[in-house]
Amino acid sequence: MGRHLTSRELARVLGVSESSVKRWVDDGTIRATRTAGGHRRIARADAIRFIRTTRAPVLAPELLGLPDVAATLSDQRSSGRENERLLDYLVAGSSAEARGLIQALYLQGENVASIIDGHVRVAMERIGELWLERPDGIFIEHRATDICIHALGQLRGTFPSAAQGPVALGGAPGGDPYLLPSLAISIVLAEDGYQAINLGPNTPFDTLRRAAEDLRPRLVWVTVGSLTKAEVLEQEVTALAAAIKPLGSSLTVGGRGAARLRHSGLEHLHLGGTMAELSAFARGLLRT
Ligand code: B12
Repeated sequence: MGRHLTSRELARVLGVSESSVKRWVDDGTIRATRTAGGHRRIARADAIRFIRTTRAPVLAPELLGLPDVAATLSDQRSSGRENERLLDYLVAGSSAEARGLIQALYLQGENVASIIDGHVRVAMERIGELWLERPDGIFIEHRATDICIHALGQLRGTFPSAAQGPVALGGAPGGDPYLLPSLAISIVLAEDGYQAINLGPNTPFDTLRRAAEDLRPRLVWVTVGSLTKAEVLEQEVTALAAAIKPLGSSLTVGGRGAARLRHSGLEHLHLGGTMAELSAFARGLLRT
């Protein structure tokens, strides 16, 4: 599908008349451009913004380029059950439904940070306990990670890239295999207006430093999933903080394994526990 919708298409998405859409465009409620012939054209991102702010129901998600939403549309409004639904889909390997649910949550107005803190993390925590209970637990865990990667990648595609935004880059340290946290951070920061460069798991601190020297980011993130020795982690983080300070970059460190740095007295870094905290910090930096 193209990146723009006609008034008629958006009317079908929303289940309203074409004249309503035209009226909303004309009074500025929906952003749109005009073709040479004077026809209204609504960018997909603007249609999604309108749906998110008005909490409008979505009747034809395929016209928005989100066919997977249809898989979960029937009961997407059953509030309070989404955590369990994501867990059910991940355990069953229902990839399209999991992707659709995450898209649906976003269309209903949830921001990326809250989808990850409140849905993905919660479901993955439960999945992390399955290996104790059932022989296929580890296979389910690997598959669930893959499904989440696809879902988050698709979510990333629903809002425009901030080509002019400040750069942020980061990853998980050498030896740390966790894919989801760094990917999640890059999408949260992209939503906040950063050009986010995810160097992914297993990225040595030295590589992060070199990337920072090259790209002079406003923000560097480190997500620590593995339980590295506290002294080693502290040393590496201190060295990175010192190296990027002259570049004008801020450092944020978080994740399960970062909790042990809390009392280290390290300066110039922000120790956060959630994507919501990360997002608040990153948005604060944009204002300074
Ligand atoms: C998937 C998974 C794996 C996969 C990873 C696949 C991959 N390539 O990504 C694999 C199979 C490789 C794996 C391996 C292991 N795992 Co594992 N794994 C998990 C699981 C189920 C999900 C992790 C995940 O991706 N979560 C989703 C992300 C988005 O959430 P999150 O990591 O919690 O991050 C949140 C916050 O921490 C925060 N955050 C994260 N980073 C940052 C950064 C900043 C700057 C900020 C502000 C915030 C922030 O925001 C996120 C969202 O809220 C967890 C379960 C759990 N309870 O976490 C176990 C878990 C972490 N694993 C565990 C274990 C034991 C292991 C192994 C030792 C198993 C083994 N015997 O081999 C190995 C160790 C690997 C290593 N080298 O460290 C244990 C750890 C126990 C402990 N003592 O901490 C857990 C908790 C499972 C359990 N309940 O027993 N694992």
